[in-house]
Amino acid sequence: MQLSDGFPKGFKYLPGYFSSEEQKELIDTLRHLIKEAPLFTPVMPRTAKPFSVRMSNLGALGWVSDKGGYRYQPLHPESGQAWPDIPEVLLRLWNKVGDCSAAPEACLVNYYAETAKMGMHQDRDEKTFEAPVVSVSLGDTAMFRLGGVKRGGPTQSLKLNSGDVVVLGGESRLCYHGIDRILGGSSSLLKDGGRLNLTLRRISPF
Ligand code: MD3
Ligand code: FE
Repeated sequence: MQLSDGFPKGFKYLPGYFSSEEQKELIDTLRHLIKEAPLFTPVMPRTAKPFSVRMSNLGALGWVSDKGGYRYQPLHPESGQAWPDIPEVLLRLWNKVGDCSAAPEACLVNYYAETAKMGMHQDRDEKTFEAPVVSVSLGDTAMFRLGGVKRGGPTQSLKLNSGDVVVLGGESRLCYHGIDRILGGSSSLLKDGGRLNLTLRRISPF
């Protein structure tokens, strides 16, 4: 079944939140931060199958996946260095749209080449679900799929364009979701194409 409207409670879609000028500044900032904390290729627990999405993190904690499992950790898995700080512009975004009294502890940076995708999953590795996840899309448009809190129920699709912000709070926080595909060539923001997605997260209860 395909729903065309009606989002879960706590789901906020803010299309075009960042202007193209702001997007360029954000990409400039991220380019420097990704030099400090290079993108790595996570692998699935047990099978070690590589993700098609490459990742890095900002903040006190970063999400990683390797043969041992999924977890948040304070150090980059390859360099052994602490993750860079979350830039002010993203802390400001969280304060404006997150409706949360506690600061974010992690910003997962996902890079999708044109052929990358992310299967349907829930975000459940955090120790609190009280805080929302705040997502920023930059670069090529993604076909995003949002389901319900149970696997296999009805889903709806939404295009996430460069500059869009999505807030996943309340009942939407534990909804299944994934990225079906990237629309290659839809944006010229990233020199080599593809898409960056940033997700601001709170890990610890507050
Ligand atoms: C809905 N990222 O990093 S962002 C992820 O575009 C992830 O890279 C996707 O799923 C991406 O875990 C989707 C939008 C998003 C993020 C978290 C959610 C949607 C969500 C948590 C619950 C429900
Ligand atoms: Fe997710």
